[in-house]
Amino acid sequence: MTPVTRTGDIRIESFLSDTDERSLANDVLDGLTRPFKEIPPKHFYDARGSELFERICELPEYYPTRAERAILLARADSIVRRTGAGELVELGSGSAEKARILLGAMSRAGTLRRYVPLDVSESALEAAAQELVEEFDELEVHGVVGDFERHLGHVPAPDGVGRVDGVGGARIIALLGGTIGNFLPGTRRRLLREIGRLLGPRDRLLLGTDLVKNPAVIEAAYDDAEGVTAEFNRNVLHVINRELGADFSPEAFEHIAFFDRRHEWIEMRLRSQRPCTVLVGDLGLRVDFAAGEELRTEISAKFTRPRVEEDFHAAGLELDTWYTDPDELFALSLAARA
Ligand code: SAH
Ligand code: AVI
Repeated sequence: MTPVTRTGDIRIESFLSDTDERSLANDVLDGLTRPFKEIPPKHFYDARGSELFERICELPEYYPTRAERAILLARADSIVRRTGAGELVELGSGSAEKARILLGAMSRAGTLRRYVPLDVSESALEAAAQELVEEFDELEVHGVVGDFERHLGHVPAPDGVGRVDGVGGARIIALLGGTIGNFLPGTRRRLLREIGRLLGPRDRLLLGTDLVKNPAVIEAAYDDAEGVTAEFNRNVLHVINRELGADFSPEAFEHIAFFDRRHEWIEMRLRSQRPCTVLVGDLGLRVDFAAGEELRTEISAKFTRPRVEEDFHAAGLELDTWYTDPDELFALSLAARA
């Protein structure tokens, strides 16, 4: 049975069970037994990882959040006017700071009805839902605790469909923050295609993408002077220790971030500073690391407009409007089903 909690205007459904939570066990078994070790980035986001990500967003070096926020502040009213949307579905919603700007524009336009955040981080989702219903009287929140690679089918049907006045029928489905860049190109296009299947004729995808720029600027954003990103990176080892009874010594792993010019993405890795053997108790798994061996924990792809358009085309979508900030650091695309 799906656990559902309901208080006032908030309903939250959880599709992550204790046993398959974030499919961490499968990813650890697959990712740590390969010649090139890798763990997907969704496992950063337990409560501590979500808090560290919030701190990253405030760092002077981490420009994407400020740039995307600036675009939203300048364009939210026109995005809402253009779509007529009264419902926002946000995939990987986190603290919902950016949703607040779009919901504010829907409220000003008189269309605001419902916010549907979907995130693997239950703590971040609950806190955001509570804050938003306090801020917007007319708002209903239907939260989905789940993995957008597996649980898109649990996004509720559009609210207001079938109403005679048609109000609130159109939705914006948002994937912000550059999260799409955290997927390898094939998975990225598959995910875009699956998101596209949720779009009705009046719905629009709102996609945030970080743009290609001077690699030094990008590398600084992923290797800040205060070391918050390094802690965020090592947090995945704390998650594996706690959830799977492993014995990683996170401090023995060095944070690495470098821009790969050929692929135009930044990679984060954890480099073992000495040879070590890690036991993953719950899996009965022994993993050897040589001195200097690296574990890839994230890629974060940087885009150009033609690359976004190619990805949309491959996923059965088409670009409707392209918005950037004055320094062209980041872009927001509004897209429809082709
Ligand atoms: N959209 C916010 C947060 C970005 S951080 C912003 O722009 O600031 C990425 C968010 O996506 C985190 O909250 C993380 O918990 C969530 N996330 C990452 N992978 C996910 C997945 N596979 N399914 C659902 N949520 C995911
Ligand atoms: C969530 N995601 C888009 C962030 C990014 O920039 O790729 C995660 C992050 N990793 C390091 N800093 C922030």
